[in-house]
Amino acid sequence: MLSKKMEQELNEQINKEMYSAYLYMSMSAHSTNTGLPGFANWFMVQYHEEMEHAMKIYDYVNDQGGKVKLKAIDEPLSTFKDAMDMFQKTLKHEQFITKSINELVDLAIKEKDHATQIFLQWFVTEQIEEEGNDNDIIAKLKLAGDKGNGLFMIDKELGARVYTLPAESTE
Ligand code: OFO
Repeated sequence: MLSKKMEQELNEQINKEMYSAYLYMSMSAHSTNTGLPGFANWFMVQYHEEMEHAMKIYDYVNDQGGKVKLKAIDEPLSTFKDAMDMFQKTLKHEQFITKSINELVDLAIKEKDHATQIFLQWFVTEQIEEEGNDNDIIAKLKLAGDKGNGLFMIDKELGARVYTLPAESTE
């Protein structure tokens, strides 16, 4: 069973994950629009992953007998300076999400809500991977440059990312 406060904060997190999906969908559209199909693919895979995160929390709130309450999703940015700008904004956003997950864990500990603590561990681990991926791509963009041949090579690499639907998905 969830406390009212925990239910409210998990609903907020659903909204943040949906916003993440929306932001990366917008970056995917911008990438397509600026001739970067590999980046467009990478961000579209990220969009699907974020929807999966939102659905995980949605299912958890329901499983715990809580009430899911969906809120309006903010309009994401739609123009970006270049590929580096997109990934710097992505990293910054993921750092914000990591902070938000950590605050949820803090609340679960404070409330002695062991089920939610265990549930959130998956997200704690996932955020390490999310920030790591962004840092790697930023490093590559710095090394290879974010224009010309270097950008072309990175675009090709990001085009190979594939989204795998989780077995238990309800999407
Ligand atoms: Fe859901 O991890 Fe990104 O935002």
